[in-house]
Amino acid sequence: MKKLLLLVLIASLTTCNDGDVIVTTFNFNSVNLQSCGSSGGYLFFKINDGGSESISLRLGTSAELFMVSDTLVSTLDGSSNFVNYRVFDGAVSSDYFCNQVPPTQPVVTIEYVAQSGTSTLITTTERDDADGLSREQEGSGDPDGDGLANFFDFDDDGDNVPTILELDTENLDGDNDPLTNPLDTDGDKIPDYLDTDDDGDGVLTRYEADGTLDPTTIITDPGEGPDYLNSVIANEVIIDEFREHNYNFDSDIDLVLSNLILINGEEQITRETLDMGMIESILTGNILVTPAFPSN
Ligand SMILES: [Ca+2]
Ligand SMILES: [Ca+2]
Ligand SMILES: [Ca+2]
Ligand SMILES: [Ca+2]
Repeated sequence: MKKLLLLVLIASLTTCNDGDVIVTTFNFNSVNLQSCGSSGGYLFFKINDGGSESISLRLGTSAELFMVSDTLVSTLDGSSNFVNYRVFDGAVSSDYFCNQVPPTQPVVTIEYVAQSGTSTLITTTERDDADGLSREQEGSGDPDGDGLANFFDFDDDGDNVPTILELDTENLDGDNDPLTNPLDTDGDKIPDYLDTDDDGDGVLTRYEADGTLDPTTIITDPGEGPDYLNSVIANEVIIDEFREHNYNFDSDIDLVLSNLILINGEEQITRETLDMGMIESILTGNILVTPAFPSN
């Protein structure tokens, strides 16, 4: 009933343009949410199927959005954060919203501005370290205490040898599963990718690197490989630092407007909840980080 009343109200809002009558519909259910902008001014908008109506949200936040899972609730204050519902005298494209200098055509013929309301932006970020193990195989433990959960930690045991080099890299069992036959150089039942002393010589792998952050490059006996895999060589140079890590991220968003009151002179459109929809992979990228070494 509420919806019907609204439609009647909207249908009664007509305006003349070159003799044509424009009727607003306020129907954005079937169109995709779009976005542009950056820190200081993000814009989210929908253009209806006919292309002559839009609803847009500007968020003036100075935060860098879409990098981590988060829920950002913003009050529509009419200045920093505001919503506009517009009717144009012709089809409008995303350029209208995203260009530095908006096109002069089409012209806005009707405009409603949100007097009050709230926007809720939910960011869901997936992280992946591409270390050869799936998220399910790795879990979210943090055995090396570097603040990066295993599924996005490319060096799970923090020995400065990347996990991808400590798995069953030769696939001798032929099953392409690095966990069924993981490398366990010293045979202590702890697979190398979780073993901080891979050769069991009593010197941590991280310390068998001659003070560098790459144990794979320190080789005393080429016939036996790197010192950290050669139990006969046990040169210790203490280095309690982690190498630089990197992981990929991929963020989706969901946007909902609530308690929305749009005003145009005497006219008013209210919506308790207006689901603006979602955008998949609104931002993807690679994060470089050098984790702090745990103090104890
Ligand atoms: Ca970790
Ligand atoms: Ca990992
Ligand atoms: Ca190891
Ligand atoms: Ca060694």
